[in-house]
Amino acid sequence: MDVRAAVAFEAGKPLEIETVQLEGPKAGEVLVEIKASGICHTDAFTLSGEDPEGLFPSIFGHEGAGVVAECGPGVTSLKPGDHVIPLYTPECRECDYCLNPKTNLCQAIRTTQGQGLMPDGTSRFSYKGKPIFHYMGCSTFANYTVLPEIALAKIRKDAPFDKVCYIGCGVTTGIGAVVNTAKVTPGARVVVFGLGGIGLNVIQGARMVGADQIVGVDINPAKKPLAEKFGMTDFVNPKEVSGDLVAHLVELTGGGADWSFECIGRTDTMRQALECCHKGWGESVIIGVAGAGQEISTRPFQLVTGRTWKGSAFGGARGRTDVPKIVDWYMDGKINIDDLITHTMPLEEINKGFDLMHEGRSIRSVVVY
Ligand code: NAD
Ligand code: AHE
Ligand code: ZN
Repeated sequence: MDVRAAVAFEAGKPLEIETVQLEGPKAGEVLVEIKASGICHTDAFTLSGEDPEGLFPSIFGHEGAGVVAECGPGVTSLKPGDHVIPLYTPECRECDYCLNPKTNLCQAIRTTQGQGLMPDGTSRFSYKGKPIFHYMGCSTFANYTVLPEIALAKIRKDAPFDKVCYIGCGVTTGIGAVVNTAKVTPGARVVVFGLGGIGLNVIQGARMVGADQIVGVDINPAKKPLAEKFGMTDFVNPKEVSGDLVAHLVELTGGGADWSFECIGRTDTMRQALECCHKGWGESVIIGVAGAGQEISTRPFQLVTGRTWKGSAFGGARGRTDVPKIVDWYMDGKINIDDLITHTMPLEEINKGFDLMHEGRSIRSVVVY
């Protein structure tokens, strides 16, 4: 079938809106009509050419919501008309990873997903007779896409697509990092580096679990009012700190953070996030994604003296199980998504969404089909 898609033909170039061809679902696969898709910093990261797994030409987008249009042979858990959120971290419930309670990183289809292909090693998308790669197993910058059944969370039908699409990445990543990965406890002192689409969800997660102090660190002061609305108690702009930023944060938190979260994707701020943690027990969670060839470093003494460095992917969430629950939280008014969706636009204007992100003028832009 013909579908409308924003195609990334080349790294560093704007996306191009084209009619591309999409093959129907094969065994175990599902055709989904995408109704809305958020634009995450990771889409921009891969488009920049910095992602070692970046492939071109490709259809990006991994923060979508839509309706099942058709099921391939053998699909049992979904039917046409079901509302779904695509999962870049699937949940097969059978692999060694799914059976281990310590991780959410289902590996059932990870190899082909990283190659931009469906699990049978081929692409469903093509343009002028040549294959186009899938992206993160989702490719939600197209009005129809095909996904494996294990990479779809079934959600309630009364949830608005243009809001809950954000649960497909940003909301779950930020809140999940607090609740599942760090397991932040009431009364904690938390430092959040980066007050964008992820960091603000870390803040709302920290407030939800009862953190006492939530320090936000960002070089863009325009992020302050919204962060305060979401629960930030103190704002630090590194450009306005005269001395050492780490020493400033340690003093502000009365000895260091119980937990810190890096939501930017820079190795220098990852180091600062670790080193502002409290001696003896502070834990730092890396969420930000850094480019090819970049490495983190610190003095081993930082770890010897009781700080812990860890990371979080998709907020440690198991998508088919946890995503429908997070949709319920939103519908029950327990979490705020509406205020974080600062812009919506048709697919034709998707590049404007990327520009707004780079200019620091949006939190989340959502493409509505
Ligand atoms: P964003 O662009 O919305 O936000 C980034 C924020 O960092 C901005 O507010 C910006 O002003 C701030 N910033 C930039 N440089 C800074 C600096 N030197 N010091 C302090 N603040 C600085 O991006 P986002 O969508 O929130 O994504 C954040 C990061 O998380 C990206 O690297 C993205 O790829 C990654 N991410 C990871 C996961 C995961 O599962 N681990 C999921 C989603 C996104
Ligand atoms: N492909 C990159 C890494 C990109 C990355 O870290 N992706 C995160 C999700 S970011 C969502 O916005 C993730 O979940 N990674 C786990 C995984 O298995 O991909 C690289 O460096 O190769
Ligand atoms: Zn994302």
